[in-house]
Amino acid sequence: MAIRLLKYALDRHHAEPRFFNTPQTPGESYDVVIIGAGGHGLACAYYLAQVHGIRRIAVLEKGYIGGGNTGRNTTIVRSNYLTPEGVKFYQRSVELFQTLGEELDLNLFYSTRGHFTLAHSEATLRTMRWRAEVNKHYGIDSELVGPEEVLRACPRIDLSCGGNHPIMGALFHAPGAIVRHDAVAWGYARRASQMGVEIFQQTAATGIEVEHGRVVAVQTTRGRIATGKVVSAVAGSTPTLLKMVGLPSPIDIVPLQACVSEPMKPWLDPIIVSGSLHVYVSQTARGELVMGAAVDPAELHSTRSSLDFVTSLSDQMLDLFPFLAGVKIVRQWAGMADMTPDFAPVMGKTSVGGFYLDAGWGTWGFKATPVCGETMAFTVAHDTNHRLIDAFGMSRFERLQMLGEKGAAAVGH
Ligand code: PYC
Repeated sequence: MAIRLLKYALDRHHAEPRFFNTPQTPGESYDVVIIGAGGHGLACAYYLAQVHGIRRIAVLEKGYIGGGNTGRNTTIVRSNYLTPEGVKFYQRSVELFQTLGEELDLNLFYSTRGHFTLAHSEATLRTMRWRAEVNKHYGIDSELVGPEEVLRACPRIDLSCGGNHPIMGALFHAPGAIVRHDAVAWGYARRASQMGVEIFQQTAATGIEVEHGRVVAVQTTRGRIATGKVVSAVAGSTPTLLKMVGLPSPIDIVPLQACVSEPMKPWLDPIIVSGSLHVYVSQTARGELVMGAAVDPAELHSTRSSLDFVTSLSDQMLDLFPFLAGVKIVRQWAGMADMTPDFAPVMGKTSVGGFYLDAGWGTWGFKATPVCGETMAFTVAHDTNHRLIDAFGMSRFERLQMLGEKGAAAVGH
């Protein structure tokens, strides 16, 4: 058996079941080069091919598909944002997510759970009331509820939080959901590839050539690719790509850590978030608790996770759910979050012709995957910002027109 396995591993010609075709080497030119084969880059490729008929596309990935923040987040989908721009944008994302499994012909385990953001103070309740009113104005199912409704949906919660931070109410968002993150990336990759998109893993962009203010080529670890359109869809490396085209970066990079517990019998149906306690948790179909906390306090370009993170997260979790004492944490990791000054993304056209940006996703990028794909594809195909991303342009920082989305962050900062 061991010899057979070894022979199979060493055989360069074995018939490997392929999820999608990967050409051996990139071609000399493409209509569009997308840098980053996470959910955003792949979704952009898919909608470019599917909706706009643009299929000569190369997607470059320095690591592996979905190995960046797509595979490192806690899979929460919601649209209960604070600014009208954010609410409309994420609402479209939720709509797209709801039928995405059928569209991509892949079970994404999309599971609508209801999403509670807990309030432990009058001040937080006030922000939530504000958020609920903005949400309702735009037709989003979002309301302020009392502690008894939190308890009804989650009977194992300790409403007093160990007597330390009693729960005074919550923002409840019924459409809040979780979805298999890697399946989203792989589903987009497979459908894009079936339409002719070429995806190159282990292929890093090392430079972007700009002539007379326009992009003309991308240099990669596997050669030069001529193109008139480049999409930057990377998290953690956006400042590096901006530097390649000579643009300033409004982004700081901070690690966001997460972990999962050993599997347990189902006990937690909704998604529970407490920005004040720095904790959010959901339970997967496999029974694991997926948990996260605040971002790390300083800029750091690293995906390592720390003991400090699990100990402080466990402290907060035990305030909310004391019966979890003794449950084991089995994996932990970090992603790199691109933070903008106003906690809203930076998207669309830039002052460099043919260079398009999909960045600044901070701690909420995964939930935007489908809408980013749809709006970026439109923007690239028409060289005009899609109306849903018009407010997210980089020039807002020069005009000091911040969007102020911090109040809707589920994560402490
Ligand atoms: O914005 O919903 C969110 C979120 C949850 C975990 C990280 N971000």
